[in-house]
Amino acid sequence: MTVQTERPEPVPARQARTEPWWPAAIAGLLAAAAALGAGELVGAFFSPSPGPVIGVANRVIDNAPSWFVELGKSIFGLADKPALILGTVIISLLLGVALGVGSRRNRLIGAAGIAAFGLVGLLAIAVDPQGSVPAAIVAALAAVAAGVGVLLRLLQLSGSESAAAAPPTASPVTDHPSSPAVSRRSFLNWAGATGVVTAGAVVASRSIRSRTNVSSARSAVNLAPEADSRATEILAEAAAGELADTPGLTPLIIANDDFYLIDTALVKPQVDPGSWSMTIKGMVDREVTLTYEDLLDRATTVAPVTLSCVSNEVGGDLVGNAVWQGVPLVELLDEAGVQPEATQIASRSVDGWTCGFPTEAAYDGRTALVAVAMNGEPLPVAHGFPARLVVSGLYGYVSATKWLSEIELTTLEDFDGYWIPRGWSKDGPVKTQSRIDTPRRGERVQADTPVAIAGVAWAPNTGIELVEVQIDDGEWQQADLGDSLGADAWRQWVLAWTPSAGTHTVRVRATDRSGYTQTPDRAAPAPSGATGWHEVTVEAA
Ligand SMILES: Nc1nc2c(c(=O)[nH]1)N[C@H]1C(S)=C(S)[C@@H](COP(=O)(O)O)O[C@H]1N2
Ligand SMILES: [Mo]
Repeated sequence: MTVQTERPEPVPARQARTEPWWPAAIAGLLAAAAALGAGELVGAFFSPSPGPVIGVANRVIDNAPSWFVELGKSIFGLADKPALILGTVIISLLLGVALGVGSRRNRLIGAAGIAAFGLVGLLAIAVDPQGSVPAAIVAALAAVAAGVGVLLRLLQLSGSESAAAAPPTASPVTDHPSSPAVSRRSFLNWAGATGVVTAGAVVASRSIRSRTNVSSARSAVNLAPEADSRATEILAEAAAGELADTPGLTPLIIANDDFYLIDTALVKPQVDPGSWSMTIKGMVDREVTLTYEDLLDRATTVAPVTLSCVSNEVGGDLVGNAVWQGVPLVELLDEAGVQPEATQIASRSVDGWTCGFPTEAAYDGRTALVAVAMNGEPLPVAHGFPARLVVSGLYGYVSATKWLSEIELTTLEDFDGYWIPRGWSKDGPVKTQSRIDTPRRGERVQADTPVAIAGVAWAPNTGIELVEVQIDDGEWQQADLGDSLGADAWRQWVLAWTPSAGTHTVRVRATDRSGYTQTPDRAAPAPSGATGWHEVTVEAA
């Protein structure tokens, strides 16, 4: 029986059904790749509307259950976003493989599958907060056309002659136009060309998107001059402050490039300040819309505020102190006229992220700004250019909307921000915390030689009263506090120590101006922020 299959006779059309699956799999893989490439290329012309890959990945971020997000973070850590993008691409390619294999018997399976694929991309882009319907339609059509075209062509070439199954070394004599070897060669040529063109399309789409980069618009911004000089003064004072030269101690003000970054954005929104505006709406007497120019003129308040993330572990670095320049939130709220029933201030970003906090927080006298500048510069793109919220004493996830697009007055019952249904607490007051920056965990220090134990402590909106350090099981000792930039900003602290030889445990606790001393009870960040004392073990020799 095997003799029959080895005989090089013309293969009847029927026998296409027994062709090996793998040329069809390659055809499907490349068809999916071509579809993505074409969709990305065409979609790029509609930037900042996302292409199909980011569009679909954004829908995952919007809709994935929190266990999925946590799983992603625990596997991929800080690379969870690249992993999501890569995962989206890989799953698309695998679906392509399945479609290719399924198309051996019936081409309609492949064509319909790719059309369905296109529809998913279309919907994902169309519902994206930064997406547009025309972008969605055009990108999806391009993707489907490229995908179906590549699939049919490659299947045809791999098709009834079982091209790729031909013997690897065909003799020159049999190498005529209708021979399997020629067919296999054109299959490989087409496959290679598809791969190259697709890669080119992806590269081109990236370069087209980079044209919508807003860095030049950002560097042309003029901040309100007096406030800007005030910010510059504060920065200079901080840089020359008492503890500025303590080795290993976090600076009093964190430079923009070093400031921690947390957000759900797969691609940081590039917002053109010329066409941007923000609206205050909902339970207000009159809707207020502000352009970037409006905000710049009115952004005359300068305030050092420590921003922190609810996910920050005890001793972690998802916290930072910066000088913010902006418009007091209450000023804008009063212009809109907040109705008495409006118990929540919700806000939304251009990319659809949301959060909310009690209206009271804006009116209790704390620092709450619509900020346009950070450390004397227009907000960096990654930190929310052109405008963001900064509310002292509230974690970022309930208050600090970057790439702000609207503020909506509502009730606490009627709206939950992005992280609330994902299991985080509705209220997000920042917990009083302190951290040891130096010596570092496991560091070796010289015995019988003075060394500085130093770090930062924060209780934004309340202020730090006292920082104490305990070495091994000794008495709590009062640390010296560095310069104060006000109650909203963290304090640096230092304690001189001459260690004896051996292993030592150093721990810190802060007391804020409400009289509260940090609890030693360890709590995880979820759902409302970590608690416990930071401690490090050091070796003196
Ligand atoms: N648009 C948008 N704003 C956002 C977020 C986000 O995911 N999207 N994350 C918030 C969270 S959880 C934190 S802790 C702060 C972090 O601000 P930073 O990246 O400037 O440090 O931004 C807040 N603002
Ligand atoms: Mo956060």
